Amino acid sequence: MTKQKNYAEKWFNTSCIYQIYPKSFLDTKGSGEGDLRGIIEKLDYLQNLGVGALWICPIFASPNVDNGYDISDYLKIQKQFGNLDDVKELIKKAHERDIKIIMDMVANHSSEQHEWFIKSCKKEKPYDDYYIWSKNPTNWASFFGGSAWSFNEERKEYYMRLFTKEQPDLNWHNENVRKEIYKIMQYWMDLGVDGFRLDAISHICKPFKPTNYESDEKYVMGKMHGNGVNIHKYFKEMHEKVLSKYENSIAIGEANLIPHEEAHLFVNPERKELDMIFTFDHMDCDRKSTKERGNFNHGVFDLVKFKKTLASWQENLFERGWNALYLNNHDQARAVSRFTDDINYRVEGAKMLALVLHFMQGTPFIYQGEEIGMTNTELEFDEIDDINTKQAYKDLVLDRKIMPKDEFVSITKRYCRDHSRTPMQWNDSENAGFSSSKTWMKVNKNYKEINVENALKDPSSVFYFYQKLIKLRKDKGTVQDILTYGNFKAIDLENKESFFYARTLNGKTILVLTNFTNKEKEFEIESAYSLENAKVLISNYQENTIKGQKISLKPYQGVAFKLF
Ligand code: TEU
Repeated sequence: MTKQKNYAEKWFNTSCIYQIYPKSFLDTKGSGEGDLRGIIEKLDYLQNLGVGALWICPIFASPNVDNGYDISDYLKIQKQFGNLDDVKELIKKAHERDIKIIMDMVANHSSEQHEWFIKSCKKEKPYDDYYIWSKNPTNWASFFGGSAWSFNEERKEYYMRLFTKEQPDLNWHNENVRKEIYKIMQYWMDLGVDGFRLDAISHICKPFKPTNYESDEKYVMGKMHGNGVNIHKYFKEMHEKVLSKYENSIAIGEANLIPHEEAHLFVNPERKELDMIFTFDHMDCDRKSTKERGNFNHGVFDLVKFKKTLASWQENLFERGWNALYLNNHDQARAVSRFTDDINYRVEGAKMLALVLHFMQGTPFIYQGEEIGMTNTELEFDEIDDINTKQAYKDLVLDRKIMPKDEFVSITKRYCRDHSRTPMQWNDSENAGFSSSKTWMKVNKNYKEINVENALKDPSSVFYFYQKLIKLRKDKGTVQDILTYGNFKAIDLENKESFFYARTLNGKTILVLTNFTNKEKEFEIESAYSLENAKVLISNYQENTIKGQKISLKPYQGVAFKLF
């Protein structure tokens, strides 16, 4: 069989990656916060699920203004999580189970407590130019509300910070900064780590000073620094100096504001830059993003836009690069709550979303708890931990008075990042088996019903559905080839109730049909995809009623057929 491709065969073409937010995964010390030993303890569980790699959110020394996304020492492990021996043991035991380890590299910015920044404030050489300093701040906005600049009393200058004031942006145009970062990456790779998820990496290249610093329109976030000058040069350099030296390494960029049409420039293997990038547009199909409010808006889930966005990424990267597929992560409220009816059809909805995602071309990412259908939580406003939400509240409600508190609160109930950060639900014992003491964040009340122990006992659980999806991608044969190399064709794109698509390779097609409503619906499938010999590969219901080219799908039903 000829395989349509121009990309190399890599381990992640047929694997899934599981994302761990260590603070909320498993606490073995009784501190109320998760730790590295907790991950080691659950490696058998993760192996049973079938995942090929773990992406672990930052575990490095940090004052924790943004839960580890503000690193004060890239070579030290945050005490709460454990120590270097734990990391070594985790790598060894994961590798024994054929699971790779991917670290989270936060290199767009450091913590203000990093010694580089402390020295930069004193203008100490060579650190004086490690950050982005200016006497005249621009009108750029921070992603988290307010200005993107803060004043430093010691140096009597402003420094740029696209996130919080405690997260100063590093100056990637300084060669010494890049060398430091590559050295850190090498250190972890030499220790046995398999690669990196690169945080906010589309923003590392700010325009050169001073000519075009002033021209940004107020509150147009990211316009001047997303996808900036030299970005490809630096990725090529990173590849050459670090990633290319290690067989099977992986680099995944978190890259918002990169247009579909340009994505291949980042991930085409021939260009030797990154392996894949996370994009954001499909996660904004149930809320508007506006100049004034960023994405702190309510909205209605626009399924057509969602389909078109995903289809466009599939088409734009076909034979030119590889997709990173996700619907959940630590920055997003739970997809099953946002895009389906998690009260009446949680199990069906969770499985259907998984099916939609896992049959596309790319590497599927599973965020902890997604595999058991964990949902949004009941969030009290004064219990919110997320710094993004807190700062947006200050900016939008208190300072700029753009919306009343009630409206802001109702937005957080649906979208707050904390929804994904509640402790992992392992069983129905106190604190969901996550910890023996008071947990850093409240456990979701539904843990008695939704937990790993229950899922493992029930052959029809969300867990086993994920296990099956992962296996379909892993098992060698025609299905694997189609999932890996087949083209993607969206069907009936304008339909507001269904998401249908086909994956085809050498005339053999897999058809994915899903009903995105809470009612049973009949759909007519175009004759190019004859249902005559359709065989079910996987479905979240026992039954399908096919009559000719008509198929009746139950609420949130998802089914994948082999048409050959
Ligand atoms: O996220 C970058 C990013 O673009 C998000 O902060 C996004 O703007 C936000 O989540 C929308 O709600 C990365 C990390 O994933 C995030 O956890 C960090 O807070 C951020 O970088 C700063 O390091």
